[in-house]
Amino acid sequence: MNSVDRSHSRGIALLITLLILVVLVLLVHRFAFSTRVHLASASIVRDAFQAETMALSGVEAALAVLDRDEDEEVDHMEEEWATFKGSGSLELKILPEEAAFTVAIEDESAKVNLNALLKEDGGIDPSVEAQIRRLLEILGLPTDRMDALLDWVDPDDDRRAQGAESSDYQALDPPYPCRNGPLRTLGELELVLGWAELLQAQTKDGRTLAHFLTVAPTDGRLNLNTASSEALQSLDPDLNEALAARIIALREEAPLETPESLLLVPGMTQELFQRIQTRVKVSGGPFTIKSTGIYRRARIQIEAQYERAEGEWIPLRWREEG
Ligand SMILES: [Ca+2]
Ligand SMILES: [Ca+2]
Repeated sequence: MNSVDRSHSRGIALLITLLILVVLVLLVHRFAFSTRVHLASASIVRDAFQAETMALSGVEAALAVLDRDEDEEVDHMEEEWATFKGSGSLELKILPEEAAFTVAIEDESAKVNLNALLKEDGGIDPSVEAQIRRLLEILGLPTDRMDALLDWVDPDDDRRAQGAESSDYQALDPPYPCRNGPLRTLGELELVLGWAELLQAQTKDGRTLAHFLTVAPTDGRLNLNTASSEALQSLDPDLNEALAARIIALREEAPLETPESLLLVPGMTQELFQRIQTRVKVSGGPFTIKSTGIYRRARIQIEAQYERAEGEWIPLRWREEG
């Protein structure tokens, strides 16, 4: 073999070695990249799992707090359940490895029950209809969508003047049937003609209509010790903002022990009390636990509703989002 041949084959060997190196480098790079992708997705799954564990801990902690409520006859805003916030605050900066849960417990009897509209015979209860109209007015919202709500829950298919029944909803894209029965969730209100817009609207202090409404199986009576000023005012045209403020001032001094305690409120007349006494009470329930679990950047929200029954807490509803 002459020197030209030798250097030629050395050149080929060098080229092959280089090619192998390039392939190896590419392989290693690709492997490292896919490993990084797998590690990253594994950490997202791990963070979500940890956040869910925290949210579940929040529900358990809230149930323990509710369980410590000794007075079932009176439920008010100074009780532990009403002030319980959980292990952390969403406003606090969450440290990289910090896990936390924030909890709020809401009394559904503090809200106006939409399903109280339906009487047992399928008719509409005019006092509840008037109450919901008043609530909308107090919140500065239009009342012209009431007909659509009444048509949504009433069993028949006769359209009211400003209402909507199955034929109207079937004409939508996509079509869906009218419920013609009680609402199953508050979110279902979005399906009722014109109500999605009402649900988006905010009050002066940034609250939405959903804050004042419930479809939980309450008995329809408002808890005087937890209801908002707006919910109290919705009870009767004569129960104005000033009177609602005096009810709240009285219950802040000491929780109301019976509906009759209302008669101690300056400005509360016998006539007004008689009109509203069967629609108010001083105990609460069901209670909704809103728990948010946080781990690193992952957040999982659980909404769980419980009813108190002879010292036990019976689950009614469970919703998880993340
Ligand atoms: Ca209590
Ligand atoms: Ca109907």
